[in-house]
Amino acid sequence: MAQDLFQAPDYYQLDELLSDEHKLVRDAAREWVKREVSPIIEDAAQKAEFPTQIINGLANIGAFGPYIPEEYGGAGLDQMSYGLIMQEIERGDSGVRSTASVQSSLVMYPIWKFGSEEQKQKYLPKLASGEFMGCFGLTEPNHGSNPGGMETKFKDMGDHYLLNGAKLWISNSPFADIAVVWAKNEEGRIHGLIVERGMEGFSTPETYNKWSLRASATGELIFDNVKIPKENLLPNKSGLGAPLLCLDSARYGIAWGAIGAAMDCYDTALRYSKERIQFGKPIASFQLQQKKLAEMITEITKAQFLTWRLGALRNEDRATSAQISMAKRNNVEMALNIAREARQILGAMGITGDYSIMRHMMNLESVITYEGTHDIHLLITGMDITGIAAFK
Ligand code: TGC
Ligand code: FAD
Repeated sequence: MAQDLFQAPDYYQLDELLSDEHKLVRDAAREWVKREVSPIIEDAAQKAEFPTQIINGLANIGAFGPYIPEEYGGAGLDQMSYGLIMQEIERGDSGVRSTASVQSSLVMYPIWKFGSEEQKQKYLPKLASGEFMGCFGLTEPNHGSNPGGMETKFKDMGDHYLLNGAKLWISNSPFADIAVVWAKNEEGRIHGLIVERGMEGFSTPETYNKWSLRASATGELIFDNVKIPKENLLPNKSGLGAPLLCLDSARYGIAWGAIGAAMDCYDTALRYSKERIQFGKPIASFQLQQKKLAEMITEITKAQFLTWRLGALRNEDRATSAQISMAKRNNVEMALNIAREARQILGAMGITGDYSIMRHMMNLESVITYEGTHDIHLLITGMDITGIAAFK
């Protein structure tokens, strides 16, 4: 990839609404992405490999459990800082942000919120430092948008549980040390279980041939009569609401992350348009290109404010799930549209790995599908404003 010359757009002086701590956290993440992610990410994506060498760096910038209390190894930061870290990481690559989202919101969060004290002590510090990597198993081959229909189940065998079933499309599964897995008990009630690599009957085959999120490892989780110790069940919440609460946290981070991807595409296209000469002039001087760029910065600015407000509400524990859905949906679509327009501004150069735009565009095709599809988030808004669920 060409040298990373990223300059973050801040058209409405949003920085003035951030505290000194927010800016410190954000700038540290931004510098780290420039130094450690940008130089290697195109190669990792081309090779379809997750770059494991960045795990320590992610831990050092507080990307694993930013809002988990320090007593459990987390960074003890607020929700705004969490969002800003996700924004900066996804500015580099959505796949790297995926790894951080899963570790923080889908593995550490449920252990912190629904786990026993012993589980928190055992797993959270190691997850925060990156010594343990985790994954989250909700989606199944026959149940994506409707996880409530899941077929993975466990049986009480007296001194242990017996787990059977399969999960598909699981980020980080090929290298994860532990998996937080959602499964039904004999009464059909959903519970979270911590499954550890090495347990007999547990395997994690990788999913290949992705054209999207190539720098993130995706795979399956297969449970064939896996014996789960009873102390590995998350005791403090059950029902579909438990995994959906984890998704609220991850979707919130994605709303911020998508802004990062959009900012990178806009900044790259703006710079290119001023340098590229056609018909004796920089292409930035043509009205059609200015329209694209002006609309991009307008949409980024609107998303920044929507998301900043969501962060403020989340800091006060007042953000609703539907508000989070709206921001995830809006921002990912906004970023995908900007990636497509930015790609056109670069002409043929836009399809190469010399620039980040095409990689962002391809990544965002996953982001618009995972953590609830674009359609599902629209239906969540529809349900919120009408009181009628149109899912079923
Ligand atoms: P429904 O009957 O509406 O709700 C069941 C229970 O859950 C509660 N609830 C929520 N709680 C917290 N947060 C939310 N967002 C919640 N939404 C619903 C609800 O109150 C109820 O509680 P209770 O106590 O009454 O039982 O459930 P439903 O089956 O009708 O489904 C609703 C629907 C479609 C919105 C939900 O299933 C959904 O969101 N589907 C999308 C599935 C999804 O997002 N999967 C993501 C998998 S993980 C992933 O993609 C990781 S990507 C990796 C990365 O992040 O990088
Ligand atoms: P489906 O649910 O089959 O949907 C197919 C289409 O039908 C979509 O367009 C959808 O919007 C539409 N549709 C479905 N229901 C309705 C309805 N009621 N009304 C209108 N339209 C509807 N899952 C995990 O559990 N953990 C992970 O770590 C994880 N990581 C992922 C990583 C990647 C790269 C990808 C691509 C996915 C990942 N997922 C993960 C799975 C992801 O959450 C699901 O793909 C997503 O929830 C959609 O499920 P599905 O793919 O089965 O699509």
